[in-house]
Amino acid sequence: MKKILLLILPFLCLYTSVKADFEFIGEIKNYKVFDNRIEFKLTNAKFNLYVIDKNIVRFRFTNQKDFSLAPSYGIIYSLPEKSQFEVIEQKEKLIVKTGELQINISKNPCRVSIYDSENNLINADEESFGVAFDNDEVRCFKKLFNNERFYGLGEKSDDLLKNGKQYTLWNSDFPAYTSRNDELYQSIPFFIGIKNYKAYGIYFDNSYKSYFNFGASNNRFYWFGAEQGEMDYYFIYGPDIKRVISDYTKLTGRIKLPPLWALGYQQSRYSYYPESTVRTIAKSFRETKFPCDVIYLDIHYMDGYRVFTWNKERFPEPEKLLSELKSLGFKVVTIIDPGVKADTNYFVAKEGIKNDLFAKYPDGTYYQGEVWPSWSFFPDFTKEATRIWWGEKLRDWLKYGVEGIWNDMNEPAVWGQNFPDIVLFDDNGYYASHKKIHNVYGLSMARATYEGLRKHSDKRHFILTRAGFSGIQRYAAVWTGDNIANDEHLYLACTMSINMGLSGVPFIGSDVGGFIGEPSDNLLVRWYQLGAFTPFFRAHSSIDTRFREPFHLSEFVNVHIKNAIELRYKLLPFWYNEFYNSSISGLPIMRAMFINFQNDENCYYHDAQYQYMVGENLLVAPVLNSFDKFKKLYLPKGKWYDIDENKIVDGGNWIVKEVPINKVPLFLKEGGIIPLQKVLNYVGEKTIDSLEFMIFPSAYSEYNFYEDDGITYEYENGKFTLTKFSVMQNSKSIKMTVEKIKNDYQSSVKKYTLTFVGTNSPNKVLLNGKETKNYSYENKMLKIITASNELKTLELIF
Ligand code: MIG
Repeated sequence: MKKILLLILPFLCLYTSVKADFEFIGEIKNYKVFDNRIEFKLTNAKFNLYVIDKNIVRFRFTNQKDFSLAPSYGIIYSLPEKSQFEVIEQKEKLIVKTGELQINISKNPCRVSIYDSENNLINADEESFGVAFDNDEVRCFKKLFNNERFYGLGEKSDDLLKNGKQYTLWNSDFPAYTSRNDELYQSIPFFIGIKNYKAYGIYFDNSYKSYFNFGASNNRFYWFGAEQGEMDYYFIYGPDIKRVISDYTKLTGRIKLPPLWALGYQQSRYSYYPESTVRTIAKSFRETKFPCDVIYLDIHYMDGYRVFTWNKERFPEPEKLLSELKSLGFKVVTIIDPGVKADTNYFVAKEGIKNDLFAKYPDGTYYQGEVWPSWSFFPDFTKEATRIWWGEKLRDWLKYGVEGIWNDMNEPAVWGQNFPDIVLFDDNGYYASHKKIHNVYGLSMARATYEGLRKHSDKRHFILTRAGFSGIQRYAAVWTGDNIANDEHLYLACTMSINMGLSGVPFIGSDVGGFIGEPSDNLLVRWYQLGAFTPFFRAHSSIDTRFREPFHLSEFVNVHIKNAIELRYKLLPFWYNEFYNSSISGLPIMRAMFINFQNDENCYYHDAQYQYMVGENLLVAPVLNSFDKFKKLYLPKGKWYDIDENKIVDGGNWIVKEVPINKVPLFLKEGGIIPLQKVLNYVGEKTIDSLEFMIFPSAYSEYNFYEDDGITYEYENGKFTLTKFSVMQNSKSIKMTVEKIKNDYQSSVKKYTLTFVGTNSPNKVLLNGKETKNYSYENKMLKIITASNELKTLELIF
């Protein structure tokens, strides 16, 4: 036997080397320059290079006859018709200059290398491989530099650093995933490469199952590719990480401002029913004064899991219930799954069939998959008519008083089985199989939901989704799915949320407490403390867990949880401001340390992923397990105000802080300003007539404070107010100026308390140029109360 093998082996090898599976693109045969692009004909492919901006270039390859005409799911930015670039032809290569980048394209073989304006090589195709095809499969091989770091890919449950690993993007319903599992609910084919502290990003605009290999088991290249579709990627140069993320979201979209109440604490459980339970929960929150804004209705409110119906026994009078809840200040979010029960007497199924809105097999029959309602049709959200129809269903649904929509099972999940690849979707008129649509099904459902609610209501509504793709941030908040009530998942809740932010999805959070299993008291407290400092703050737990609403817990747990929630409400103006900032910059709200401190090596260390920045100036270092009594954390260079201990510390070091169960280390960076309000039981309970600003002066800093109604989309018509605080400090004085740079919303705030931290007692205080004695200096804090509309300048003289 061995002998025979030895004999055939050389032939086998010969055979594989002759019939190599991968085909490379070959050489440039000819090219033509257009206003915004260059079109190349290559031996084995077509290649279009689009200059989108000085620092953004799109590379698009296909081995098919032509490029696809179907619109992108991720990209919403329209290509400029004319762009600035220069093409220089040399013997061996073409040089494209964008004003900021120089792209060299060698002719034979066709390979791309990209240089910055100082002629540093930023990114290059692997010389031998470059772009390759293996039948339908597409790949791009890039040179791997040994000092390059990779980040991104959205919802991944491992460390932030992605080097040395391979990932698959395929939306998957994966309850009780661990840090070693790869395919989760969201697919975000965007990553950032950082070399010598300079960053670029690559967005691979392909919705098929895709792969990213950052030098796993080889030291020569990294690669990304997909099972089918085009090798179509956008290269975005920074070198600032912030610019990379901001430009990535210029292409794929940014968050809209959510209703202000959606930043409050949200309470969920699988499931609250019947209606008497919902009432009791709501009343208990108010009686026990745990602030809460939202109650969720999970699948049991429906009639046999039929979407857009109520179970008549459990919820006989939904309008009445919801209006009672409303008067208690609660907003109700209902779950809506995509599967429509295949019951021909059910109105949603009937309408869908009548108007041909469900996904079909190639023989024209409707696909049925098994999920909650048993056999179900799947609305084809890639079809415009379906999206419009779904929007109308939501319009009718809102009439019950529902304020938010929660999309679950939209991977799409069919009891953990495989949705058949052969099923067809409209693909906006271009028709595609499930292979292409799978990863964008959740995105398309979220789009239908967002557009429907937007069209039929002037109010902002809250939308939450489990599945998504690049661009999901345009439509919905995301939570990290079915996690577990254990220490590992508390770490994950932090790192996964940071990772989503790095990947363009700022409105993110985890099931506080852990969905599956029972958290210990300590774990629960620590989870609330993290949750209060994540953009989306919701507790949720599975059907077989004990009731875990804060007032059901022991007093030991209670106090700390209440503190965490109250702190969230005090900081609501601060959070809202960060949401506003993110809506215009696309930057994450909860940020990896290295985003803000790009040149600080410490911020890339493994342990630095267990702390983060909220916006520019607030450092949060939560305890991420149930047992630690100390937290090791890193303070970047500069001065920091330790909020809890009311003292100034010098950064540039890793420090260890004692963290009894009531503590979350919080540090304000010098120059930082934080607006605070009083605690509310829910948003809208009382008019906010006063605010406090905590100010830690530096040589110079600015803070723009945003206000609007928090309810409607009027801010898009300019109905908002921006107040600019500028603070300057020198050895003798601190000077602050306050000006309205936009003033088209009438704020209810009448009074400001200005709290200066880290300053001595002043000799003199001048308010709008006039000396005042109306201030206090206690506990190393200077406090001045002023009428908000009178404040123009403030001078502290030492
Ligand atoms: O098959 O609706 O991730 O949050 O409570 C489980 C019931 C379906 C999964 C979601 C979870 C939700 C649950 N759902």
